[in-house]
Amino acid sequence: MKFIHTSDWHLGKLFYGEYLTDEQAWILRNQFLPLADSEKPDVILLAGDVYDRSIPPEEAVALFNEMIEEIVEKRHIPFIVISGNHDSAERISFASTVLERSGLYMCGDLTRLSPIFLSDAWGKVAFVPLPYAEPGTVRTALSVDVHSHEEAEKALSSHLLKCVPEGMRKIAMAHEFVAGGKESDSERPLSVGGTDQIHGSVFDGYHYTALGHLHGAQKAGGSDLIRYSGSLLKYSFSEATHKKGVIIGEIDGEGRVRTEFHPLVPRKDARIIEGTFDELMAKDDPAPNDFLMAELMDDKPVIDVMARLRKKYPNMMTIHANRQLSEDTGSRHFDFNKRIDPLDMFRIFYKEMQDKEFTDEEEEYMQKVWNDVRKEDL
Ligand SMILES: [Mn+2]
Repeated sequence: MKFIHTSDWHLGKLFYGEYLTDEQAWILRNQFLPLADSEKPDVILLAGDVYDRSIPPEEAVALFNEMIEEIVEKRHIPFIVISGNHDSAERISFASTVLERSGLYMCGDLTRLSPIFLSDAWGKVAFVPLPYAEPGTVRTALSVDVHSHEEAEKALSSHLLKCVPEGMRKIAMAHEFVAGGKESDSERPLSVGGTDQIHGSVFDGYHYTALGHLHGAQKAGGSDLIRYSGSLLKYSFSEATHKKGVIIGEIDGEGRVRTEFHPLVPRKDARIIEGTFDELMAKDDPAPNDFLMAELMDDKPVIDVMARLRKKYPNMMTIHANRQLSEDTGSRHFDFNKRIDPLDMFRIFYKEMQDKEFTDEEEEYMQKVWNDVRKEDL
């Protein structure tokens, strides 16, 4: 049985104030669906964070609806979705008992969970959905005494495995932070205080575990068979060097799983470019429409730098200036308790910014400006 494992779509994500929905639609329509057409998987697994927030924008809901129609209705591929920490479990599992008759399995609410059985030439494979849940939620739903994420995940897994016959091939889907994993800036921590990490051994016994949560594609718990597919797009500049994509896996009759990472190439990449303002403006950039962060190397301030960079790079999202304001890294020399002549204050500011004193000509000019301003005040 062949599967595509994907996760962390974060539909409706805001990236430096811009909705990424158009880019998400582009990559899903032009990269993801064609891949489903060529690979013809028997099932698609989406391991949480369908949306970026619990109440997603309408465009994000419309895009997910389109994907459901493309996958389940047009291509007749069963689609199993679990909720992640960014999703609302309750909203994700809306109408789930009705939808599963069509091959769409929306798993969020713990009280309605059960394994999903799909068949191939060798018999059945059990897919065990473990949506993201706080330990307290698991405690209430299953009436078990669990306090950590690890205890909760174990309890949920063994609760569902009661319905899976001994010896059957089984694949888990989970949205967790498996210890040892590499984080990036676009993941929201699963818990504040306490530990949100679980040990990979929680998934012992599964033939494969399709993970979501960490946005970089990686294996987890030291096992080739516990994997993060990574997010659909780069959702922070800390992911600038990531390769995004999906995992194509195949489980044979013995339960052996073979996996392969398949990259998905976005229409606009997210990159960091480095140089002085003049260098960046002169640079022959192959894709100036990409989402960019500039590491600005100028040692002097550049006036109106964002607007000027955006003329060449319309999707310049943020600028990081490497400039140091003075040797003692930006501290000011004003003593606010002391009455300082405003002109002196400007002299200090000028020195901080330009690292030099007024010229005689500038001194004279500023004296005149200041005197004029005072005259107007009187
Ligand atoms: Mn995520």
